[in-house]
Amino acid sequence: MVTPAGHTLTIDQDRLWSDLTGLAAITEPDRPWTRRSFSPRFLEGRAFLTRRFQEAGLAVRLDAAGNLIGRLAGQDPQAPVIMIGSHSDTVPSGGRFDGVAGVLAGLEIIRAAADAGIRFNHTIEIVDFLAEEPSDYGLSCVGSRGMAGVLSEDLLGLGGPGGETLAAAIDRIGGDVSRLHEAKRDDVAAFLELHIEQGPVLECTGTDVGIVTAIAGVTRLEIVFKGATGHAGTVPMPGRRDASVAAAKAILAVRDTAATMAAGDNGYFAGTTGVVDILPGGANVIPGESRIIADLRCERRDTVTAFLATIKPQLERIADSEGCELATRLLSDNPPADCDTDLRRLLEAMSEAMGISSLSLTSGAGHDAAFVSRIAPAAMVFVPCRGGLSHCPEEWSEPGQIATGTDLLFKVVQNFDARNSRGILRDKQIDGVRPDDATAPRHTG
Ligand code: HGY
Ligand code: MN
Ligand code: MN
Repeated sequence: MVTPAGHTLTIDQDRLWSDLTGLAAITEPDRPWTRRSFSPRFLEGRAFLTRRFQEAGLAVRLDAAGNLIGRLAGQDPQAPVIMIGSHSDTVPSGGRFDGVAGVLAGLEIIRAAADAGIRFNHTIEIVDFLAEEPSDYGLSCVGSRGMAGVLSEDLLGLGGPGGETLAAAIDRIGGDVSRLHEAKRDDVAAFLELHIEQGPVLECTGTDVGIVTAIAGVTRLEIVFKGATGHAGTVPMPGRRDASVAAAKAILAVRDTAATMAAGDNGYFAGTTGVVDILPGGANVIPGESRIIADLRCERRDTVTAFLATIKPQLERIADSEGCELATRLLSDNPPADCDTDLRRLLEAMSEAMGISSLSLTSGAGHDAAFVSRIAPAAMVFVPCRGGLSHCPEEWSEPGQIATGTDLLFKVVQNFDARNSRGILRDKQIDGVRPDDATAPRHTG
């Protein structure tokens, strides 16, 4: 098939799109494109993926961190793993492509290789990482943290709905935190993640794919104010200790401080308050407690450090002015992650060999690749999404756009596999990659 951009595909666009549509149909009926991690709907989505993985000849397992892994053994039992993956959970009323495009792109590569009679030297693994989105336990990237060996006891003890801990939730969906150490990997030669850009750059510049240079650091700060609940009608205005007013002032302080950081010479920075809980939540009750979560993104670690040092005294002044107590807690605090330069170079070379346009860009969104990059060389390829919209029902990417990105990954996997069959992670030949090497599929079976 030839895409609208004129690229002749070696993967099956219709088969890939059919899976994207099939998985998208598994959603909370009243909130399109919603499969919250750990929920029954999420588990339905996993059952769908398990069937598709097995139909493609993959050996399927759940690792101890709750990651769904499809494995195709390579011809060389000594060679390390080439891993391709992303996530199938969503934000509430989120996107139908965020995460799933990367998981299904990996599956399509497996099937396209089989169709072409290609047998890889490396073992190939396709991964659906558990809970990449901020879960109801307050943590994101749960499975990829587990694979990176950084899912600490503190994090496992985070509480969620009905008082269930994150550890119990992982066990409930098939992981096994008593064996969590087994989820940590040291046998991955390369990790590749395809993802929609979730921003406007590729669409605005008319570029086929984005090659990610670095993934923004993500820090989430929980801010709790405790005042005094009371009758909305009988308590006089002076002297109220209204926690909702403190929260309102704090939301503005987060926005203004982040805007100042973003405008300075600090690299990419963003601050958002997406969670606002006002308790007890009665229209005629003065809120005695409020909880907000500030989501901070940084390209440079020192900027988020400066933000936290700046916002803390502001929050204390707000608490004093509203007669509230203040408590803050870092729910997560992860530094920016660089993508692997050799893999980026290979992505650039294969894009050129395919005749598709590419540009390099930083990811303001967090991704599982940020954690996997702690245990293996990792790279990401972005495909355009309409209007740069994401984390909303309007999220959309064209079949040809996703297929082009998938085809690029297919070429990269073939090239990397051919040049690194003994797990030589830094094969110098990658620098001198010859396009003809990349496009000619190898028939070894
Ligand atoms: O929040 C993020 O950046 C990602 O979409 N989970
Ligand atoms: Mn997301
Ligand atoms: Mn995502």
